[in-house]
Amino acid sequence: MKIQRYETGIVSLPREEGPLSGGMGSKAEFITIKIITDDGIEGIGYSGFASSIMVKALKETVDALLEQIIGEDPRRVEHINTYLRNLAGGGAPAGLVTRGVSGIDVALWDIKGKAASEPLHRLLGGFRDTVPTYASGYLWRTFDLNRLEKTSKELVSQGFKAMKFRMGAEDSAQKEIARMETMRNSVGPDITVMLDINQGWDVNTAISIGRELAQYDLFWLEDPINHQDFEGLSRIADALDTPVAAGEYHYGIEPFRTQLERRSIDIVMVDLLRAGGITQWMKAAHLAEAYNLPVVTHLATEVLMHCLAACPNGLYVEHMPWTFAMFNEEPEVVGGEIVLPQSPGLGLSFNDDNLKKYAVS
Ligand code: SMN
Ligand code: MG
Repeated sequence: MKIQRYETGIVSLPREEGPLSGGMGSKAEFITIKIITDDGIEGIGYSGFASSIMVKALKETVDALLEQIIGEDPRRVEHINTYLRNLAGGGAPAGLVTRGVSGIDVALWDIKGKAASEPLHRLLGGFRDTVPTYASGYLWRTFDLNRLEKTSKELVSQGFKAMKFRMGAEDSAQKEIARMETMRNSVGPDITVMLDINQGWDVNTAISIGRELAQYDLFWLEDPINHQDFEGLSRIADALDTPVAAGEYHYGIEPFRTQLERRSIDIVMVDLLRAGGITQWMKAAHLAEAYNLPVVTHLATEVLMHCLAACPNGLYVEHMPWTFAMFNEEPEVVGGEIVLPQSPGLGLSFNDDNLKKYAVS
């Protein structure tokens, strides 16, 4: 089997919550990737979750990388992943190159699954067929207390058993804690609540506010400080009863080694496009298992649900809807768990109408 050709495009999908920090405008932009083999199997994937100003450069990167693997056997995913990262010059895994390689890696795994007539979660390990999920794309830092209350109640009525909200932008500890109080009062005692700071605090703030939050039964405190401050994270994790989650900002798998060796965190979060695709995501997850720690996913719900379902230490899949309009299928949530598809590969197909409707030329 050989890679014969590829198709890529840019889509700009609307996001109802409006502009967010970190170069995230009011749209979510992605590079769609289709890889076609000489025996007619098509694998799909996407790259993205980069700042919107980088999207055109990301497409150029993806195209240049795909050009290098025409004629290769797509089932040699490990070989192609390593080859492409090396081609990009010293310094990878990092930046657009890794995001590009990661999207390609997903499409190759889709082909591998289809060629083997196996759903990806089975091919990757097959630990279980449903995975716990939490609603993530709805409770933003920019929301006031009224909107937090209204939206979190809506998520409960939709059937979510767990959800994540954000803080880290208030000008006093009292205002930060009021957000947590609002969340707990509005969802009641039985809903699991996670909190993301996106690196917005320092060590002392994280410890002092973190101690106050424990009384509201917080399930995890995510990225309280800069992701590269491994010692700072260790101090926070030691001081708090609430588990500390981090890892989404790391490129490649090596930083996870440092993070785990130094016991910086309690819950290991791995991003698909920064880690290096499914190939590298699974390695980080297995590394966490060796340290007796749970792994959780970051973004890319419809891809990473397969990876998490393959891992005995998989804890939660992040339910983030930004990508769903690209596909005909949407992750099915029943009783707070995602039910994995049983069709070969990712179990996904591109929604061609939407790709046309939201295309960027
Ligand atoms: C996050 C990161 C990137 C885009 C949206 C949200 C956040 C998360 O850190 O963990 O969901
Ligand atoms: Mg996060």
